[in-house]
Amino acid sequence: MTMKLFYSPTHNFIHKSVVVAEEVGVWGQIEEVPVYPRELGYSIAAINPLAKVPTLALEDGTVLFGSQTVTEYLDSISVNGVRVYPAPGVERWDALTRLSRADLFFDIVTRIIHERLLDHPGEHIVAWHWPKLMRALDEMERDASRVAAFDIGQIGTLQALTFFERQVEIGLPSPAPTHFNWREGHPDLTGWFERAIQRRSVADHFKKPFDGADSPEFCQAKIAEVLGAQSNEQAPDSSALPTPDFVAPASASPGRASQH
Ligand SMILES: N[C@@H](CCC(=O)N[C@@H](CS)C(=O)NCC(=O)O)C(=O)O
Repeated sequence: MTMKLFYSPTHNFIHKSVVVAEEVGVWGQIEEVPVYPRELGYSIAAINPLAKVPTLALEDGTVLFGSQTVTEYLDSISVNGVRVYPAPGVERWDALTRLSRADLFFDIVTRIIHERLLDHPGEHIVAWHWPKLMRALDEMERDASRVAAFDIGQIGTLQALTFFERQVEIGLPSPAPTHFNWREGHPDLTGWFERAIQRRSVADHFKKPFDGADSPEFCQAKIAEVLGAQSNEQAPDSSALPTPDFVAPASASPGRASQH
C-alpha cells in the first residue's frame, strides 16, 4: 500500500474519497487510518494544520487535504480508465457545480449541527440555513433524472445525503423538524440513490462495520510514518497522544457515532 487515507469510517456515511478510490481502481493502494477528531489521541494536526478529514498522505510524505483535492488526485492516478472528474468542458463545470452544491450542503448541515453544542441553540441560524437545504434537495431531484454519469458531482451528492440523514436521526436543533425524510417529495432522487448504493464501490463500505485497527496509537504511529517520510529520517516517537482541539461538553455530545 502506498497511500494512507485518514478518515472517519462511520458505517452509515458514504465517503466520496473511498468511492472514488474504488471507482478508479486504486483502493488496493490505500491504507485506512481511522480518525475520530474529537477523541483523545486522534488529532492529525501534525500533518494537516486544520486537523480535518479526509486527509491523504502519499508514500513520499506529501499530504493532500480537502475532499475535493483528495478525490481529484485519486482520479488523476486512475488505473482502470474510469475518470469521475470530466475533462474541461461543459460536463466538467456541470459536475463541479453539483459537487459544490453537495459539499456546501454538507457544510450547511455542519453549521446547523454545531448549534447542538450550545445550551441555547441559535434558532435564527437554523431558520436561515434550512431553506437552502430544501432548495438544494429540489435541484438534486431534478438532476437525478437528468444526469446519467456517476461522476464526482453525484458521488458528492451521495455523501451529502447520507450525512444529512445521519444528523436528522441524531436530531437537528429547532426550528428544523424533529422528523424529516429527504425522500418524501423526491422520488427520482430516491430511486437514483437506491440504485447508486448498489454499485460495488459504495456497497462494499456503506453500512459495513469497520474491522481494521482504529486505536489512537495506530493513528499516531501512521502520522509518525508520514512525518518520517517527509524528513527522510526515522519516524519520530509517537508515544504521547495529542489532545483534540475541542472536546464537546458531555451534555452536548452524543458520542463517536455523531462525529462528522
Ligand atoms: N470541506 C471539507 C470538510 C471536511 C470536514 O468538515 N471534515 C470533518 C469531518 S467529516 C472534520 O474533520 N471535522 C473535525 C474538525 O473540524 O475538527 C472537505 O470537503 O474536506
